Amino acid sequence: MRRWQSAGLAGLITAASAAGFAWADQPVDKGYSLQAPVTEVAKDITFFHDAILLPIIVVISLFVAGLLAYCVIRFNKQANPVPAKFTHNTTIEIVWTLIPVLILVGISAFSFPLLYKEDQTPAKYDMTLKVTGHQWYWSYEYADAEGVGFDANMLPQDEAKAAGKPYLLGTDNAVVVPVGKIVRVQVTASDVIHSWAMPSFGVKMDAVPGRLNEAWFRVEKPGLYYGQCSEICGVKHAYMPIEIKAVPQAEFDAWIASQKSADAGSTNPAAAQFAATPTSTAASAQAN
Ligand SMILES: [Cu+2]
Repeated sequence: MRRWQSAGLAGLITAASAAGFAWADQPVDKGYSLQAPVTEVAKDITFFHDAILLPIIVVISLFVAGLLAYCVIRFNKQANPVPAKFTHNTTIEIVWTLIPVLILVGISAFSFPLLYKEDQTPAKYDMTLKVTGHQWYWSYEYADAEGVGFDANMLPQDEAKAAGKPYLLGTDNAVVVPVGKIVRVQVTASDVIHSWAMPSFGVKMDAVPGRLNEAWFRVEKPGLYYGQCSEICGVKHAYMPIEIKAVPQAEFDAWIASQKSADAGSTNPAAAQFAATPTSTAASAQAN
């Protein structure tokens, strides 16, 4: 465990010195819209929200508010002292049933394809990242690189400041992924339900104990991305952020190699947690 933490600190210093990162996305003060999308799915989600849902919601809200204002002005006691006594109007009842149905069908023409796109990992994915939620941190395993894995804990305020990372979002070990590659994410939890959410990627997947959920992403832009646990999981729910560093493939390969050599001969804590007797690397590798 110690080894992992110190390896993380070293990485953190490297990250801080290489702070000239072209791109980073995270929540901002007074922000009210979606974070900038960096995957195709997130772009589709943003389009769906901004170009489809928002205009429909605005038109409906204006229409209902106008109708309400009209009724208040036209049919108040002074303007309309003798109210009409009728109760039903077949035409208007058909209209106010049919129009909402048509609106929902129109929305579904966009939402269903998007839902399937999010759900279906492309058959040819490039790597698998296994994510496990714990109270209150995340652990990661690189399924294609034996023994590579780590815990990611939130940085305390002073360490986050020193590392130039946003407090409450920065972690000691960033998850490194290659840009332009399809990453299959397997999500589970060891204790209670968590949710692994990365707004810029358009990914939010529940982490359920005893269940392996799947999500995927392909990051189009190198950078640092931040997310948070998005399922209330206990008292420190707000303190288990997710930090992802998307880098070119060559840099990713070098990072994997450095992780392997740093870990040579020691037990990988993330992999070991599923092993019955986590006494050696071999035992944990076998259990996986
Ligand atoms: Cu959680």
